[in-house]
Amino acid sequence: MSSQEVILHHFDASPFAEKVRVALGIKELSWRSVEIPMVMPKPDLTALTGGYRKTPVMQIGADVFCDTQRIATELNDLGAGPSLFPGDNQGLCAVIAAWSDASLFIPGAGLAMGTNQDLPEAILADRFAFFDFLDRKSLPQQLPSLFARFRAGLQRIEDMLADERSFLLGDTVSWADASCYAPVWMCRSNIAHADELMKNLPLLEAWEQRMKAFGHGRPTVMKASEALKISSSTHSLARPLLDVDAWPKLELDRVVTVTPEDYGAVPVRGRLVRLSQYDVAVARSDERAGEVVVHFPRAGYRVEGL
Ligand SMILES: N[C@@H](CCC(=O)N[C@@H](CS)C(=O)NCC(=O)O)C(=O)O
Repeated sequence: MSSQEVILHHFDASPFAEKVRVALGIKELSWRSVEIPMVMPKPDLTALTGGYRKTPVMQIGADVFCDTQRIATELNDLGAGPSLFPGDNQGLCAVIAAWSDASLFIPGAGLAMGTNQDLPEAILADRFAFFDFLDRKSLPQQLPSLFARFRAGLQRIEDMLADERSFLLGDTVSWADASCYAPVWMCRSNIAHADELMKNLPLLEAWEQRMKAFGHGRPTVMKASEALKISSSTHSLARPLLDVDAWPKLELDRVVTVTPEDYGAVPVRGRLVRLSQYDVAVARSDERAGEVVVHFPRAGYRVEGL
């Protein structure tokens, strides 16, 4: 067991986890798979993250990466396999991923909740509390407009492929493809009337098959207790960094909180290790996880000195 293995904390039905699983497939990586609960509490996960509960989270040794945006850049920096940002298109990929999260995942989450009669009450109750953009009472009335938003988003993917290119940025697959594929995958598996929604989108369907063919790399199961053993017996490899033009103006080692600016806004508290235009990281200590550094993307997170 190597302390530098990629460990993904996730569950099968998560579309955000699917983005990362596909990225691991593109890179043909071997990785360890820790299954986390679909609903709170998630004590083994939050021991690592300090409170962040979203899915997925990636761990490498004593470094814990929250949010698919941050996970993608870290996976890319590992250097193995093809780049997730071919042609140095990291900015473009990030913008397309953010568009997909807003225009496809948000209505898709509403449709998954609102059209799936079989979801257990425990999941419905957890998600309606978590997704503060969804109103349980009025959801049935919102369904037609959610279907319309989702279908309009799918059309954009079809349009991006209009010149019969293989992938969204051209001939080479990228993080933009993984990010847009995840809600399509969610639609097929979690949304009623998926076939109806996907009608008349031939380029999208062919692209979907190409994306599916990447698979998920080579996962092997790991228990959460093993992952905690790894974090507590290794040291973070994070290099401290404070960009001169980073906001807010804080010094390294200052105690801060980092909080998602959208839903699931649980603050994570720790000593500032990195603050740049791209990332923020805090060091924290946990009885079971040990001394860990928790990494977030800079965009979409509020950083506050205490
Ligand atoms: N911005 C986050 C969003 C992640 C997200 O919303 N994940 C959903 C699952 S697909 C989630 O956390 N659901 C609640 C949970 O798993 O507890 C990212 O890119 O990773």
